[in-house]
Amino acid sequence: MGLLSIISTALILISAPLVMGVDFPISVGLDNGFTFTPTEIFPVIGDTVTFTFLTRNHSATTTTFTNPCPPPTGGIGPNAFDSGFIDAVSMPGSTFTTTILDTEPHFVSCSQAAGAHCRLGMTMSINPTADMTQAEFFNNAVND
Ligand SMILES: [Cu+2]
Repeated sequence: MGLLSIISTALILISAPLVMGVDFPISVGLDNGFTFTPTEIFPVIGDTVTFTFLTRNHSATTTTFTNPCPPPTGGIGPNAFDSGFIDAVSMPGSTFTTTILDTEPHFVSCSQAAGAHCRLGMTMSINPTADMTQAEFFNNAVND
């Protein structure tokens, strides 16, 4: 390949429109509940997840499947995330967005009240599997 065609190929690649991922919206605390809605999503790499905090003061924090409550500060594992505490009482509708960087399951709960919200079942799963389901994650949380 000649230099000119390499350059023109590079220019075409640079000028191509960015392929944007899909955003998966999650409501946090809908109707004053200790909930994420929906409770499971199946994004692919490059997609985003936007948590919108509607009520109370919650976090969206990655945690372990087996002992979820409370989630560790900063989240856990590769590509962990943690919104930190977001006060929807004073700032209803505040959002936290994270980008999906892998195909692994990620289990999300709220770190508020030393895990009390988590133990109320405030959970959701990103790419849960047949072996690691949202239903089982929920059960692990309420029994933790
Ligand atoms: Cu909470």
